Amino acid sequence: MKQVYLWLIFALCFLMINTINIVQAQIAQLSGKIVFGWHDGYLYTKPLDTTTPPIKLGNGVRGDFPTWSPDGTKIAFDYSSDGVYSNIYVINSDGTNLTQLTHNTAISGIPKWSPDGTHIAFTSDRDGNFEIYIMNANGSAQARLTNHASQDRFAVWSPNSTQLAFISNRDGNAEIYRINIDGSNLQRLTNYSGYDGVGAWSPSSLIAFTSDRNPQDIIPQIYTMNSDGSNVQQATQELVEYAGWRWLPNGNIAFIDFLELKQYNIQTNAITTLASFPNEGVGIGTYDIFVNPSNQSITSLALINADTDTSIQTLTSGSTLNLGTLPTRNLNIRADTSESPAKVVLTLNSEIYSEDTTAPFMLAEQFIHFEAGDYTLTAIPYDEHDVPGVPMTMAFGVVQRFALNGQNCQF
Ligand SMILES: [Ca+2]
Ligand SMILES: [Ca+2]
Repeated sequence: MKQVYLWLIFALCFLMINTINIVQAQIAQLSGKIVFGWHDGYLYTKPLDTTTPPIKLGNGVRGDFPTWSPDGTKIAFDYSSDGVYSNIYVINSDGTNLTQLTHNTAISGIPKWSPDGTHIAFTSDRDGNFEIYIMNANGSAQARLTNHASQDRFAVWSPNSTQLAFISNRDGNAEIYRINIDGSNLQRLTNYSGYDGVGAWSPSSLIAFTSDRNPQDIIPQIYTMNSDGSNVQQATQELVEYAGWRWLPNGNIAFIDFLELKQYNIQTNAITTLASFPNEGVGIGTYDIFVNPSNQSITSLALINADTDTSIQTLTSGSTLNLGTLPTRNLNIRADTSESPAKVVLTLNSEIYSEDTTAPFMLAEQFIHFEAGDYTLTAIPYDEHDVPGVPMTMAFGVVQRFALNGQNCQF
């Protein structure tokens, strides 16, 4: 089955070599770049567009399984100089400052840079069989997290950089497990007799993975589950190849399908092409995607008199609003922005309250009647590619006090 699958891929790749030039490439919806290890053994980078050709990293650096640092300035990857053992290296994205991080006569590979930039997780058999390891991003403090006679591989990071999900066959077949980066709290997340392989852990704590659990699918498809393994949902129906996947800031899943970068919309199930890839040969690479953060930011949050559409005051963190002394109960909050975001999402006490697509960006369409209590307001700007910018969060209290016969009365 596996052989048939691989031959199918190679055959289709041959077909695509002749057709890739006439594939109707769509405009990239995101700004960023891709690094990939190609079949010729070299690392390449390429902007997230349909026209700019890939260039060899550093005029010819050999490697595989590249991973971006979260700020996009560096790339970690593995490389085998002898075809037997491999080690992990890091290089600046402009091809300078190549540095070797591991120095073992063993296989150390598949590095994954933590979202906070401080650590790199990887797989190694330096202690006898494949285990999950982490190290500081400069290669120091290399530590083994798993210790089991079976194969433990392919770690991916939780969004808060405190946990890893990985694949192990310790219970008889490939399942997904979760572990804290101090080695504690090992938990099994999947329980299915077939293949389950981890893909990416989203900022909203969904884990995307592949599985062949649906007998109608001839190859594994993408599924999602909560980070505790609950609520498993099948995401895709007909993928042929999916490498280098990553959750995008817009909440969708990006992945490589043959020679194209595609986006799976988790809400609509639509799959769209973001960029096409080199057409110079046949092969399946290893990829990582970097998306440029948005320049948008929230500069201030203003309390608005909804009767007059005028500003009462700028909200400051920890402030208390007294309904007894404000000029009106009909209030609103306006998010002021640095640029012109496509929308601002306003969240009140962790619930999305509004998504405003036109300035001024208001919490309520007309007004809001605050009750006495504690509130946390977050405003997140998004650019035209649905990439979030720098949010602002403000905690404030609302009270209702009236001066009555010289006494303060609170309701
Ligand atoms: Ca092991
Ligand atoms: Ca399984």
